[in-house]
Amino acid sequence: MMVLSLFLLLLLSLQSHVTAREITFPPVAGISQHPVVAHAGDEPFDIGMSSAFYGLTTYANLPYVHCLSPKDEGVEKYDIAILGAPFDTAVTARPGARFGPGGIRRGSRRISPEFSWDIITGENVFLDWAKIVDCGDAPLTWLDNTVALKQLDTAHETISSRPGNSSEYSIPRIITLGGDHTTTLSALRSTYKKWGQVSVIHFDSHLDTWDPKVLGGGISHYAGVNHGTFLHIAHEEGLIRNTSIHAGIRAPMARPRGDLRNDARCGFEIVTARDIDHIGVSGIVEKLKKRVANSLVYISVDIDVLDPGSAPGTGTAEVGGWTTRELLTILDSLLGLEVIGADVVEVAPIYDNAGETTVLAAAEVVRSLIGLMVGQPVTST
Ligand SMILES: *[C@@H]1O[C@H](CO)[C@@H](O)[C@H](O)[C@H]1NC(C)=O
Ligand SMILES: *[C@@H]1O[C@H](CO)[C@@H](O)[C@H](O)[C@H]1NC(C)=O
Ligand SMILES: [Mn+2]
Repeated sequence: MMVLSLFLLLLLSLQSHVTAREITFPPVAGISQHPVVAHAGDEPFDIGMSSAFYGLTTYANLPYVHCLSPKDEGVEKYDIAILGAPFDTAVTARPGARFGPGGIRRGSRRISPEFSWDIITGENVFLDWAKIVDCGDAPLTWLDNTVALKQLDTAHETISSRPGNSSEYSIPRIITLGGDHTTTLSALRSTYKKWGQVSVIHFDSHLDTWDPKVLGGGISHYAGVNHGTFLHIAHEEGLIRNTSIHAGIRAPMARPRGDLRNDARCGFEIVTARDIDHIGVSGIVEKLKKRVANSLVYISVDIDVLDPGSAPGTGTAEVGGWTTRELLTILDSLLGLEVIGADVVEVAPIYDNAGETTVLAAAEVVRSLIGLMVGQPVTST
C-alpha cells in the first residue's frame, strides 16, 4: 500500500511537470515571425534562440522559397534572395568550393533573425523593411563548365525577374554563395541585363583579371574561362564600368608589367592588403567609396581576401591578408553605396578547421552585405 501510494505520487508529479511545459512548434521551418513558444503554467514565453537548430538548414534560418520554380503562382515574393552556386570545376588550385553554399549555411546556423540586433548600429538587418529568403542552390552540372554557367545565368535571371515583395525594390537583389569565383561572371551578366554596367568592388588576394591567353587559354578557349580570368571576360563582355576596384590584393603575378597593364585596361584600381598598415581601415574605405561614387555597385568577396589564419577553408590561400574584423569594418563602412548584387565565393569547407573558422566568417560577411542592401537609401528601382 505504501509503495503504491508513493508510486502514484511520483506519477502525479511527473504529470504536472509535463502539463506545465507545453511546447508548440512553429508552423514552418525558417523561424521569422514563428518563434517556438512554451507555456510555464499560464504564462507563455518565447524560447527564441532554440529554434536556430530547428528544421532544415537555410542561411540564418530564413524561410526557404522555391525561387527557381518555372511557374509564378505560389512563389512567395522576396526582396533579397540568397542563392547557392555549388560549382568548383574552374579552379587553378585546390577544388572544394562546390560545398561552399552548404558550409556557409552551416556557419550561419546560430544566427536567428529575432536575435540579431547589432550592438554597434542598433539595427537588425533581418527585421528591417526587406523580405529576405533562401532560394537554395542552383542545379549546376560538374561535367561541363559552359553548361553550368548557362544554368547559373538562367537561375540568376529567373530569381531577379520576379517582383519584389516591398515597394522599395521592383527588382529583387541576389547574394550568391559560391562556388568558385567563376560564378561571379553569371551574376554580372544578370545585373547587366537589369541595370546596365556596374562598378565592381572586388575583395580578393588575387587580381582575377588575367588574360585567358596567360591563364589557361593556351590549352583551349574552354580552359580560359576560369576563376582567375572572369573579370577580364566581364570587361570584354562590357558588363562592368571602368571605375571598379580591387581590395586586399597580395598574390603573385604571372608577368611583372603585363598583368598590371591588363588589369587597368579592364577598369580596375588596386588597394593592396598591406595598404591597411599605411592608411588604415578608414583610408581604404575612402578609396573604395571614391572610386565607385555615383554608380551602381556589385560587391564580390573572395574569402581568400582574409588571412589563412582567419579563413583557412579556401582553395587558393595566400598569407598576409586581412582579419575578419578588419574586413567586416570595411564592409559595414560602405553603407550608403547602392549595392545591387553581391557574393561570397571560394569557401571550401574541406580545408576548414574543427572550429569552422571560415564558414563562420563567410556567414558574417553575408550578414554585412545584407546590411548594405537594406540600409542604403534606394534611388533606383
Ligand atoms: C511582404 O509584403 C506583404 C504584402 O505587402 C507585407 O504585408 C509584408 O510585411 C512584407 N514582408 C516583409 C518582410 O516586408
Ligand atoms: C572611363 O572611361 C571613360 C570613357 O570611356 C573615360 O572618360 C574615363 O576617364 C574613364 N575613367 C577611368 C577611371 O578610367
Ligand atoms: Mn578570386
